[in-house]
Amino acid sequence: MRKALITGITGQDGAYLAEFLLKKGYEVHGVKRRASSLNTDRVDHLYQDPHETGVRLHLHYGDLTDSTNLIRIIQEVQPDEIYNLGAQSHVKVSFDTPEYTANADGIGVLRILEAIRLLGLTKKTRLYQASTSELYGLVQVVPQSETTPFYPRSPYAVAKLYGYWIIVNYREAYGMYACNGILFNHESPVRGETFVTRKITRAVSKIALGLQSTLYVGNLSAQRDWGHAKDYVEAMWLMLQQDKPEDFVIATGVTTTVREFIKMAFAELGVTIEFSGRDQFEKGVIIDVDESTVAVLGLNTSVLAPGQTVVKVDAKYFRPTEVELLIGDPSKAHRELGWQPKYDLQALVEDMVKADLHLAKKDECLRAGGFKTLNYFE
Ligand code: NDP
Ligand code: GDR
Repeated sequence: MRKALITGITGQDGAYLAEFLLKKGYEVHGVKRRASSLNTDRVDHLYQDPHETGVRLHLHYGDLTDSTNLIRIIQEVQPDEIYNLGAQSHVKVSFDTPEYTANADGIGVLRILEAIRLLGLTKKTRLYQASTSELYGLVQVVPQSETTPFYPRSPYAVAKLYGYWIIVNYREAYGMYACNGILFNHESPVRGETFVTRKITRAVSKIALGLQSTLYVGNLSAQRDWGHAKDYVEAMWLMLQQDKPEDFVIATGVTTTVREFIKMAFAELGVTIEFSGRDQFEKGVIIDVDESTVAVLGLNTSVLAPGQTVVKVDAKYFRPTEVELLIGDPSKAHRELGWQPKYDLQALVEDMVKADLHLAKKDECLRAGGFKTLNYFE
C-alpha cells in the first residue's frame, strides 16, 4: 500500500487531497498543528477510530517551523509521496506576520527537503510543493505559464518564491523527484472564510435570509483565475505520477473580477445587483429580484428589495501592494498530465452558494428556535 504524507491536511486542499488519496487506496498521514480548539473539521468525515483495524488515515502533531519534528514524522512514516500544502496562506495576513510567513512558507520547504535527504529517502520519496500564481505578482505577460518571469508582491509570495527555487535546486543538485504545482486560485465550499470568494458566498447567503445587511470588501477590480479545489488536488497527484519531475501551471484560463463574482453569487439567489461609484465609494445595489427563485429558495423577501445597498467597500481590505490580474495558461498540464477541470466558474459559484445557503438556513433555524450562541463568560 502506498503511503502519502500531507502537511496542511486540516486546510481546504489537504482535506480534498486526503479524501482523493484514500479513494485511490493510499495510507494517508497528515500533519496537524496543536490548537486550543479542535481544528480538524474538514477531515472529520474521513476520521477512523485508531482502535479499529485497517485504519488508513493517521494524524500526527507537527509544524513546518520545527525541523526535528518533521524529521521524526518522515522517519516514522517513510512516505512514498509528500504533499507540502501547509502554509500561512493568507496574502493580506502575510503583511502583518511577514517573518512567521517566511519561516513556515519558505524555510518550511527546505526543512522537508533536508529531512528527505538526511533520512536517505531521496530515491524513495517524491515531493509536491504548493507553489502559487502569486509568484507572478506584478505580471508583465498574460496568460502566465511555466516560463513567465516572477515578480512577487507580498511577503507571502516572496516566501513562496524561496520555496519554489529551493525545490528546483534540490531537484537539480540531488536528483530528487520534487516538483512545483503553480496553482492559480481554487475555491470550494470549505474554502477559508476570509478568502474573498467564500466571504462573498457566505455573506450573500446571509443577506438573502436577513441575517446580515451588508458585504464589505476591498479591491473589486482585482481579477482572478478561479477553479475548484476538487479538480486541483487531482493535478497535484498527477504531478507525482510522471516519469520525471517537472513544474506545472494549474488554472482554468479564464479570469473574472471580484465585482463579477459578487454579481454571480447574488444571481444564484435570483437577485440582480449593479455597481456604481468609484474606488472606496463604489457600492452594489439591488436592481431586480426574481420572485419565483426567491420563493423556491425560501429567502427573506422583506430584505431583498430593489434600491437596497448590499455591497460596500472598506479600504481596510486593500493591500499595500496588490496583484491586479491573474490568468493562467494550463496547456502544459492538459498536454502532459492529461488534466482537465470538471468545474467552470459558474459551477463553482453554484456549489459554494448552495453550501453556504444551507449553512445560513441552519443558523436561521437555530435563531428562530431561540438557540442563540451561549456566552460562557456572562
Ligand atoms: P489553507 O489556509 O486552507 O490551509 C493551510 C494549511 O496549512 C492548514 O492545514 C494549516 O493548519 C496549515 N498550516 C499553517 N501553518 C502551518 C505550520 N506552521 N505548520 C504546519 N501546518 C501549517 O490553504 P489551502 O488549502 O487553500 O492551500 C494549500 C496550500 O496551497 C498552501 O500552501 C497555499 O499557500 C497554497 N496555494 C493555495 C491556493 C488556493 O487558491 N487555495 C493557490 C496556490 C497555492 P491549521 O488548520 O491549523 O491552520
Ligand atoms: P489571494 O486570495 O490573495 O488571491 O490568495 P483572496 O481571496 O484573499 O483575494 C483575491 C483578491 O480579492 C481581493 N479582495 C479581497 N480579498 C479578501 N481576502 N477579502 C476581501 O474583502 C477582498 N476584497 C477584495 C484581494 O485584494 C485579491 O486581489 C489566494 C490564497 O489562497 C493564496 O494562498 C494563494 O497562493 C493564491 O490565492 C493563489
